[in-house]
Amino acid sequence: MTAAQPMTIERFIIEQEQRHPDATGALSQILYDLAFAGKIIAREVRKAGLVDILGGTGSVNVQGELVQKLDEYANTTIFKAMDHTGRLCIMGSEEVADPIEIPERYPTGPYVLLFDPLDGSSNIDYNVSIGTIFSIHRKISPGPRGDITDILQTGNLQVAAGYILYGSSTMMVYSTGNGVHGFTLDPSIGEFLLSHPNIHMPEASRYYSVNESYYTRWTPAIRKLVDHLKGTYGKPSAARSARYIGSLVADFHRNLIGGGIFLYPADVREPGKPKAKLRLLYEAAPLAFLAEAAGGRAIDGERRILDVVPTQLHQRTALFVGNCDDVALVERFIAAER
Ligand code: AHM
Ligand code: MG
Repeated sequence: MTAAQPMTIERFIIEQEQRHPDATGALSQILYDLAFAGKIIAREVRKAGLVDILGGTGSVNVQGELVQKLDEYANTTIFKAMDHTGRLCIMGSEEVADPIEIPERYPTGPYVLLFDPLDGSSNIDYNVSIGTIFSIHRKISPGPRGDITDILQTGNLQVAAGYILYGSSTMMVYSTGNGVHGFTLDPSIGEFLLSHPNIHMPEASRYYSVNESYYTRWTPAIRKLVDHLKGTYGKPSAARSARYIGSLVADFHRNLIGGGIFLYPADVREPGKPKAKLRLLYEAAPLAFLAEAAGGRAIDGERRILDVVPTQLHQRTALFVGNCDDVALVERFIAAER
C-alpha cells in the first residue's frame, strides 16, 4: 500500500489561493503566519509542566528565566507574528482591553485580526486541551490604519475563521467560507498536514456539551431542553451522551467531527439582566462561521450569531452551536416558552 501524498498547510493555502486569480496573497500569508504562531504556542504548551511556565507573570522558572503565563505568552506570540507583516490594519485580543494598533514603524494592510490567544485557560493547570481562536475581516475604515469600525463587524462579513487545538495532537482547523479543513501537526517534521479535508458535521447528533452545574441559572425552556437532551423530559430515546471539557475549542471540535451541540446559555437569575459568558467577536462568531461552513448552525437563542451587530470588542453572548437539527430543537424549546 502506498501512503497518500502529504499536503502541507502551506501548499494547501497556496493552492486554494490560486483558485482566486485576483487574490493578493495577503490572506494566505495571514493564515500561514497563524499556523506558524500556533506551532510556537504548541511547543510552549507541550513544555508547560516541565519548565514551570505555569507560574504567574514576573515569577522566575527553574532556569532563572522570567516566565510568562501561557495565555500572555500566546497573546504576545500572535501579536509578534503579525504586527510587522503589513497585512493587518488592527487587531483585537481577549487578553487586551483596547484594540491593538499596528506599531507606527510598520506598514498596515487590508485585513483585521481578532483572536482569543489561549481559550479554556482554566484547563491549563490540569493538562487538558486548550485552543487559539481567530477571526479575520476586511478593513472597512477609510484611513490608512484601522479603527474600531473594523473591529465591530458582523460575523457574516468574516473572510476566514478558525482555531488551533492543543490536544492529544495539535490541529489547525480553518475556513475561508469554502469548506472547513483540518490539519494535524506532525511534530517530527514541524508541519501541519492535511488530515481532515472538507469537514461536514455528521447529520446524527451524538453529544450535548453544557456546564450543567448552572442548571438553576437558566430559563425554564433551557432547563427543559437539557432535560430532553438527557432523556429525562420527553422521549428517553432522545438522550445523547454528555461531554463537557470546559474548553470551547475542544468541545466544539468534538461536536464538529462527531456530531452534537454545544450550549452556553445566559444566566437569567437577575430579572431583566441576562448575563452571558462567551465573547462574540473572537469566540462565538468564528466558531459560528466554521459551523455554518460545515453544514451546522449557531444562534444566541434568538438570532443567528453571524447576524449579531457588535457594539463592543469584548461583547458577550449566549451560544448554541452544532448540528442544524439540534439548533432547531433549541429554537423549538425557546419558542414554546414564549
Ligand atoms: P476563557 O476565555 O476565560 O478561557 O473562558 C472561556 C471558556 C470556554 O473555553 C469554555 O467553553 C467556557 O469558558 C467554560 O466555562 P465554564 O467554566 O463556566 O463552564
Ligand atoms: Mg476565551
